[in-house]
Amino acid sequence: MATTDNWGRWGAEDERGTLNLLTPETVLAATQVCKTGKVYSLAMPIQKEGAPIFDYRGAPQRLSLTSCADAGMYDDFGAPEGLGANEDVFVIASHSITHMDALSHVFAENKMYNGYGAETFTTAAGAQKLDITKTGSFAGRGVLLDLPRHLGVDWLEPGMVIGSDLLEACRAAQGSELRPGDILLVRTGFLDFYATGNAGFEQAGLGLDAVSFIDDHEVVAVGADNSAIESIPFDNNEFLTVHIELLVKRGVTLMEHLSLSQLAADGCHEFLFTVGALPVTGAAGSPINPIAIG
Ligand code: UVW
Repeated sequence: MATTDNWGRWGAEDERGTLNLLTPETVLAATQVCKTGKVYSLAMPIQKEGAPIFDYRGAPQRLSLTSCADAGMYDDFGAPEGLGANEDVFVIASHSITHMDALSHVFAENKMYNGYGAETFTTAAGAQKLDITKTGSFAGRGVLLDLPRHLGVDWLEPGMVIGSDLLEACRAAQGSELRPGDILLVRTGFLDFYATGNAGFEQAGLGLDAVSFIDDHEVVAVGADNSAIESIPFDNNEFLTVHIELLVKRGVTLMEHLSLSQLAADGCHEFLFTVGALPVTGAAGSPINPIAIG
């Protein structure tokens, strides 16, 4: 595997990758793009039904920890009859619903971003390097490329491999400027297709050719409404091939299962984007609730 310039670019100890390009100045500049002040949550609902998942990840679960059924539970606190508290326990795979990949999510040739060894992620402790707390929270200027709208369809054909030409044509047609340090969100329409109940295994997504678009525009993070950013089946039938290029070689943070339909419906292609991972020590990813402000 050929490494890229980004290994070592921010030092041998770096664990944040391209997020290093986001500075207080770029965040302040991003706040200037807001025009309507409308706040969009880009997260899917977290529930047992209706979420596209790979079987091994299982469905998210909300379990009741306490409720009014637990009569007497608060007696020790002196709680009178009719007073109590409802609480939950969440059981959720880090990479099931709307989520962010830590840079430790994928390894190739036994190496993760910046040359950290795959063995630094252990079963007992998780990520010793590049965990999701290193990705943490970030904000910047977000740009949505609405590919179904550009092509005049409801969603892209399942399995379609998106290349740089299509991204560039969509960008130009929208009149969207991409600036160095931007966060790129790509809408394929997959979640709308999924909602019809007809989606199968195949999904439209980025192919290897799209990586040059991300390089050329110096994009720091990529989000999409599909399950893996990249197409399924993977481009050239190579497992996680775009993850290897973006996450492993370049340290570009990835976010999947973003709910982009409302932004698209409003024609909101430029916005302030903010997101924070759950600060789970050792985690390879996290559920997220990304926010766009138009
Ligand atoms: C895969 O690993 C296939 O996808 P994600 O990065 O969304 O977890």
